[in-house]
Amino acid sequence: MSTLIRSVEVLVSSPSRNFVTLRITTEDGVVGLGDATLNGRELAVASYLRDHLAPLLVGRDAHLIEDTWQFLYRGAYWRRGPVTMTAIAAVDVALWDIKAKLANMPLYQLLGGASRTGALVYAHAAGGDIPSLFDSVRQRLDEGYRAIRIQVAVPGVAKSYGVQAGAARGAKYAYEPAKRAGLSVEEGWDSAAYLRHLPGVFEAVRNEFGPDLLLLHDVHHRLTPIQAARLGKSLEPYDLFWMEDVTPAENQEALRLVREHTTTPIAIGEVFNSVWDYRDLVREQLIDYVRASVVHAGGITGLRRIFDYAAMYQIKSGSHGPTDISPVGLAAALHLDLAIHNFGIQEHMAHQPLAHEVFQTSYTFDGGLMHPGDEPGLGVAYDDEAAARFDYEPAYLPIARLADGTIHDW
Ligand code: CS2
Ligand code: MG
Repeated sequence: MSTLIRSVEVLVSSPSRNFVTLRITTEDGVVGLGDATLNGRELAVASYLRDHLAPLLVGRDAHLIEDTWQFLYRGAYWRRGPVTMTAIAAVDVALWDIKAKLANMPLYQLLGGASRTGALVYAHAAGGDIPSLFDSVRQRLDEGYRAIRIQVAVPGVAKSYGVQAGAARGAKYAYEPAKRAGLSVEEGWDSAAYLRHLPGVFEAVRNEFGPDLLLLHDVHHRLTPIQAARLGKSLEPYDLFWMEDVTPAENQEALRLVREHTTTPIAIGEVFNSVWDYRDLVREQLIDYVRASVVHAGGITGLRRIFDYAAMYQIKSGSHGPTDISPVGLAAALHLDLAIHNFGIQEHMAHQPLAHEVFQTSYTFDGGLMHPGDEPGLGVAYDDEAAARFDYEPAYLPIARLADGTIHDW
């Protein structure tokens, strides 16, 4: 029996949006999948994998997960960065998929077995105004979600983050920030208007839906530390599960100032890609949730390092799971969510039906919890024939500008 790697294929397809998938096959024909999707920069990772990693992997033993991770991380000399870490993640997840298939077990068993019956997930709700926001929340409650992220349009700002532009009242929420276009769409931003508006929105939501519903909010890196501190304070009466990415992520010290002023829990990290990005945040207990993804933080191996480090300080996981994480990436996250002790919550933005024509999944949703299923490996299969129908189309994330034209953090 040979577990040597025979082929490494980079599969790019666009069933409703772009996905990059890595497929590693052993000499004996065991197949592992990894998600290598980096939203708006997909082909950079595809090239990194195809041109630089694939030649290094063919002939290696697929069982050597940790050694391969270190080989690709240390062996590149150039460390970290989203392109590199997404590529390493795809290899890592594909190798875990293979190992679990060889063991004839669902991946979560190899990660230590289930620590819970399912992973609590949060869905998105949004609206241009309060009535449409309430409709959106009700839809999510009807679907069975127990935790809901709330985003609203900001008065005077055209096209706010997280709100589906032009959606009719009652339309199913299908916000997708990456737009298929040759250039980035331009959105607006006004922090002062946002800070004035948001507390009233949360007050209305709490009054309408009561104290038990878990409420989250994404600030999407837009505030200065003192603005973020003020936001956290003003939201305290509405008991948020977390406020996410309140300041741009590069400056870990910014969170110290926020922390000094508010008890609203803080989650951060969807653009982080290594445990080093969390070093001070965790050690100084400046956050409550580490919110990176399997796909962008070095795979199961990379993210588990982050979660284990966070566990020492009672900080929980909050896996990033938007639609740009493919079904392969979501499945990998769910296996990890089920196994780790310090699980907090998993984001769930359901994929469009077209995506499921390419990716056949075995994860399930029931009563607000998701489960990765009990197929050997990740439990995801890739349909090449279906994928061939959906060619890659360039797509970009938006940018944000202030009223005077200055580029702001999107
Ligand atoms: C967001 C994402 O899901 C989230 O929390 O911040 O929609 C994010 O904008 C995209 O993943 C960017 O690719
Ligand atoms: Mg976010």
